[in-house]
Amino acid sequence: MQLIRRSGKLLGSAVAFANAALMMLWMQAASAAERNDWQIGPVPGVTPVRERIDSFHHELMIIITIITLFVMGLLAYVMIKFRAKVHPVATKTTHNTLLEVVWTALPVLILVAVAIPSFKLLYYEDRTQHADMTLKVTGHQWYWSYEYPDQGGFAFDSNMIPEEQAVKEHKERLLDVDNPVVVPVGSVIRVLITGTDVMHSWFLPAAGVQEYAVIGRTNESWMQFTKEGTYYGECNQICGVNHPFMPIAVKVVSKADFDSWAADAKKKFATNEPTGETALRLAAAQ
Ligand SMILES: [Cu+2]
Repeated sequence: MQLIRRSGKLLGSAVAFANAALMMLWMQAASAAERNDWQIGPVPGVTPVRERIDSFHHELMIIITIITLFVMGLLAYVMIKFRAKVHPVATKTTHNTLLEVVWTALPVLILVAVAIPSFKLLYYEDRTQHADMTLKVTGHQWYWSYEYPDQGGFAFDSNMIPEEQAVKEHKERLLDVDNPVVVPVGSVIRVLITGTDVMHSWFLPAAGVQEYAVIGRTNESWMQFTKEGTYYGECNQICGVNHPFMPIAVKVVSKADFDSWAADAKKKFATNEPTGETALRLAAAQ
């Protein structure tokens, strides 16, 4: 009995230690300003959605650790207690109603406990009620195009810059683009995502957004950046031969910088025809 109590205590401290270690690894990754060599966690988050994703991840990590250590403990217990040397005649027990009910009901309860915050988070990141502006994203083989319906409806394509140019200009290889998305810090941005050919997926880890770009369908998400900077993402739905070469670059700037960029962009991209909903909206306004 004492052995069991002692091993229980040991198990408890092992759980606490494993959790603390995992948390520290995650925090270390999350506090780093950029991507680092040997980084384990994802890039740091800069939106409320990503913050909630991170804390949900921490909760799951604790639950997973406890379950894993519990199962390992049970295994170790039966392996030691019922080993052939001290237990030469195997028991013929086949059923135990109470145990069977418990090991069916308990996992169900755990799944329900995980599903509640999971669905809450899904609905939270699904859409926003009060958007300050809209960014429309369209996936193509193999680049992204963006439209700004609230800033006059200009539109532009965003292509990856060639590798040699990126190296020469000290830009991010395979991540920097000719025309990055520019958005203001602090504003609530509704993101509408669609596609023109095959399925793509607009994935921006720092914002916690990962949304399919599907032809004939408009998916929605939202972002509210808390920090200025440049954030990178990639298409993460296998979409053809150049799938790894359609990166996403988002520049988050101050409201004033955004306004002056939008004024310039409106002139620069004036010859680009807006499409889809933006075109309809502009036609209706005239
Ligand atoms: Cu793609």
